[in-house]
Amino acid sequence: MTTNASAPAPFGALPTKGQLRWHAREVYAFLHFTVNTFTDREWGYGDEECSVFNPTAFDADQIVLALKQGGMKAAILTCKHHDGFCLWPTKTTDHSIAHSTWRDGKGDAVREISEACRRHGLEFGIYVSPWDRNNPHYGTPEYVKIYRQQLHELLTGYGPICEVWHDGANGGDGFYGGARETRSIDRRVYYGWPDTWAMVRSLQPEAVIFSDIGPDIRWVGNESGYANETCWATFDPVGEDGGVAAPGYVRTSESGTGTPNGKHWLPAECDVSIRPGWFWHEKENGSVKTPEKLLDLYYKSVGRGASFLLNVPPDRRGQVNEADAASLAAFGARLHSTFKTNLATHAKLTPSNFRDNRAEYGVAKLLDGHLDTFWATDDRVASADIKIDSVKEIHFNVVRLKEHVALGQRIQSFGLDAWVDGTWKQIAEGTSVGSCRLVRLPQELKACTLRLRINASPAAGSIALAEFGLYLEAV
Ligand code: FUL
Repeated sequence: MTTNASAPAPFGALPTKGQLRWHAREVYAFLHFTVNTFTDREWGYGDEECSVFNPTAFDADQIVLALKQGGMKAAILTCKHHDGFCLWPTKTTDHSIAHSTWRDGKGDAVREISEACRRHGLEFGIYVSPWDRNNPHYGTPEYVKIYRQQLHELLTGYGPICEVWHDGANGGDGFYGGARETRSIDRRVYYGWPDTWAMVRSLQPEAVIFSDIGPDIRWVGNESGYANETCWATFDPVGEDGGVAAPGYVRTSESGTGTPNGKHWLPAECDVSIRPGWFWHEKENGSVKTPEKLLDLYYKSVGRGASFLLNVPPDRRGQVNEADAASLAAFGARLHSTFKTNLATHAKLTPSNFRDNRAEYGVAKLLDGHLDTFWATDDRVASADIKIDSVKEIHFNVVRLKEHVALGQRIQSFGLDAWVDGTWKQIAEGTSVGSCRLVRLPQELKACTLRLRINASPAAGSIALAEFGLYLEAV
């Protein structure tokens, strides 16, 4: 029998290569920075003078290095927020950095941040608000062309882009070139998203596209930084009226859990700010989330198969504020020290079943640190367990499972038992797994004998688990 003939069949919706790369990214940053930083607002009206944008000591390296300390793998910059001010010298409007006094109008914040990201090994992504409260053409077909042109400039002028972020705040009141009125658009059709996304694909095929409904990454449905306890990478979005969904027009009550065994691979991204607001406000310097809170959100986002998009807004100097940098650094250090050593590596693993009894699908693959190798069961074996025996007691308080999602998401539930006083005692349990599932135990545990129980969807026909790990989070 050849290797291929023996591999488990793919199950259900599958991730693209770009989505697999995105899953591996796990934690990355948002940078909310624009005129609002200087006007102390969250949503600029669009009538701000360009001259208000004037960071006193802009330092892209300081910003990116602070993110790197926090373990961030990428940064997504608000190149244009709802107020319409462009942080790069766009040809599409005068409402940009080129008309500010910063660097005598010669500056380009998108260039400086993207280059600093590359210097320090982070990927770079762009947020470009579809809603534009400055542009006189907003609401007409002319504006949609302008929006695409803006994306075109960003997608062609700044090297590789890892993610393109479209928010769902669409239409409302604004300056609109002096009209000062309310403009509403039909969120389902106005932007012509399929054409815009086709352009993104052709210019940056490696980028993933985020919106309420993807097409690659979905919004999790809250701005608090967590996914639901059960969270599927598959999601079949439904419009507010039960019909076709669009960005800003989706039943978000279903976004946190996704659709079990749904038709589309559309994993969730959990966005949240390190501060109460998305932009920097002096009065919030004392309300920066603690490293403990950030860790809690990491477990509730990445640990539920989603990603953690943490906003760290630069201040009026154009730097990450000291309080935010300190919290990020402590969070990054905790993550690194917790996950650097898999304490199960030296244990002996004995599975109730492994595919064709071939080492290629054996349990050693669970401990090799590679997502493309995996333990698999025979067809029609959707429930199995693995006994874990260690000569030395394993001292741990975190459990990690990763499915081999290149072949789909299959696991519906799992449990971990410890052999205590002559009997099995359940110490952890969970539902969906997907790209990553983390369980934090309420207390540290020491055990020589454990048992992992897995139940996949019977329709999936087999189990394909890539990694199993036990860790000790120093508290
Ligand atoms: C929302 C915006 O309205 C907020 O200002 C922020 O940018 C958040 C990430 O997305 O749609």
